[in-house]
Amino acid sequence: MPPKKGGPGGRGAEHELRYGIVRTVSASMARGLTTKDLGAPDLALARRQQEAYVRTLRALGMEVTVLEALDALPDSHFVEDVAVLVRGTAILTRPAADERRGEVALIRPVLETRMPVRELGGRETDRLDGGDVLVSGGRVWIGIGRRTNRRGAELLRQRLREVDPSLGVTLVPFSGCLHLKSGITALAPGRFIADPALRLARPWTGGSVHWLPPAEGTAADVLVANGAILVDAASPSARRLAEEAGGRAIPLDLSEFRKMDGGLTCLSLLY
Ligand code: CIR
Repeated sequence: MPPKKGGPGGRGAEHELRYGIVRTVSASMARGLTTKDLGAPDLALARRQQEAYVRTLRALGMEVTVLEALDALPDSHFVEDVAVLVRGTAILTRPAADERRGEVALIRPVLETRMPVRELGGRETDRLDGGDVLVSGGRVWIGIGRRTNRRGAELLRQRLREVDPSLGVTLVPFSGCLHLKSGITALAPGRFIADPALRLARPWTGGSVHWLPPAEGTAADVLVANGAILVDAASPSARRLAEEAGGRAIPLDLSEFRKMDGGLTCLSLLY
């Protein structure tokens, strides 16, 4: 079991990631939520794609724990949505989709053996999905969109201030994508990759934004880890942008997760 203490920072920060938590793809994944019309996912192929993802994280030096599948919860392998890890602390979320609420209680004991765990607080109607939280270079952007609402975002800002008052936190109203990180992630601090489908209520203030061609827009969810940038193998542009940002681009097949609105960051909690 890894030590109780987590490293500083969060995903997208420049510190070394040492641990990963992944949950085996649910046997009922085809019954999960989706906005896409790409057909039913192939469970066996999804599990192979997830195995390649885990192998990649391990090759990058992380000790990865693969939790048992929760077959009654079809989206439970998208572990990113149930907790926000920052500065060695976990903040449990309150996912917007009622179908996904049961996932939080099942990740809690896993996180409690590893780091301090905090509640989001607030009311039942205050909602937050981890996929709406982008951490990079000591800053945090919290998307307010289809899933996370304003109260949920404000509660997370309060919790983050308690964890580290020096973290800069920006609330980002947006539309056009399911989660903020479906639409924009950081290739490096101050350098972002985005889906042109993303509609921001205000111009992005964190640095330069590199827009993907529309046909490759869903590849905006890249995962930066230990000097490498994991990118969707279906997007040559994401690969090129990752290389231009100075990272070693590692393409991974994600076809089955894409059918269910999933991407690279959704599949793990890293610290
Ligand atoms: C959902 O709709 O909640 C899942 N089918 C996909 C969640 C993807 N998670 C993420 O982007 N962080």
